[in-house]
Amino acid sequence: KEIRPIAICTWNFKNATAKAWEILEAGGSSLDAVQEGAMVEEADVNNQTVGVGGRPDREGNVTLDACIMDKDGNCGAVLCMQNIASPVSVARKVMEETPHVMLAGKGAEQFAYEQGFEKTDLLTEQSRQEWLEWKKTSEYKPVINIENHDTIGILAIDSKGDISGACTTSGMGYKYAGRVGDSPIIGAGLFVDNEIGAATATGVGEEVVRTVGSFLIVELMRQGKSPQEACEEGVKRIMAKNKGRTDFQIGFIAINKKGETGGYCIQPGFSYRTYSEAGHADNPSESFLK
Ligand code: SD4
Repeated sequence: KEIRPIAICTWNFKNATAKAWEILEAGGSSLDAVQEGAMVEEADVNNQTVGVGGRPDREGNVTLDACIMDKDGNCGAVLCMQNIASPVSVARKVMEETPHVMLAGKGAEQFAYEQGFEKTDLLTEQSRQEWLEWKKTSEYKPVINIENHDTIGILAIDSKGDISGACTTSGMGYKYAGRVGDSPIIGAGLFVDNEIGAATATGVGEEVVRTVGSFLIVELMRQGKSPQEACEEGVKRIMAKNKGRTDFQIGFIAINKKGETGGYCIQPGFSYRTYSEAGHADNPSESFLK
């Protein structure tokens, strides 16, 4: 039997899946569910990897990446955008209001203002203080499972059986100015195929881009793998390119058309949240390294 509606997201983002569920349960679309779920984390100043309160780049500027994809394969993304609190909402506008898929930097910001988004200071005092502290050494070293809440990738199936996904992040803390990760790249940080399923990623984006991770996972499901098996194979591909390397984290989650879910990661500590009629659960993910 198919499980629907259902929402699933990276990490233990309880409030985000609850928001998505509220929309799904009321008969809303999976597209609205993933957008509004992602917006919960974008607005949370205590989540220092997404939206307002995100960690800045090495120059002290918070730059955001996000994308969204719908059941028809339509998609929109913003890359390295400053001063706008909800990049996933701008990504949806790119998808719906422009002939393009991606807008970057100043152009994305200008488009957001044209669409009525307000200019917002994204750097909180806490993130500013931590950045000043970081500047003393200026050592770029991604932290594994930082605070256990991180980039949000969120996938949903609505009561009609249609799948959508979204992904939003402030990227790796203290990255080079202009750096873009996997999160706004369709196929890397997120991919949706309404016939098959969807996948999304968190962690060191450079490695996800190198294997086009989310697209790979959806294609593996197309070939018959379960969401769990497909996520495991996705991580194994990355590890095959990084033999012996143990200093980075990546977590993938996936859902198929039946509403079956899976997740897998490199390091212990990753989990993903599911919300369906069966309830609201935090699912600890198995890991490649033990
Ligand atoms: C990125 N994947 O920008 C994102 C960041 C992230 O744990 O997930 N951090 O590479």
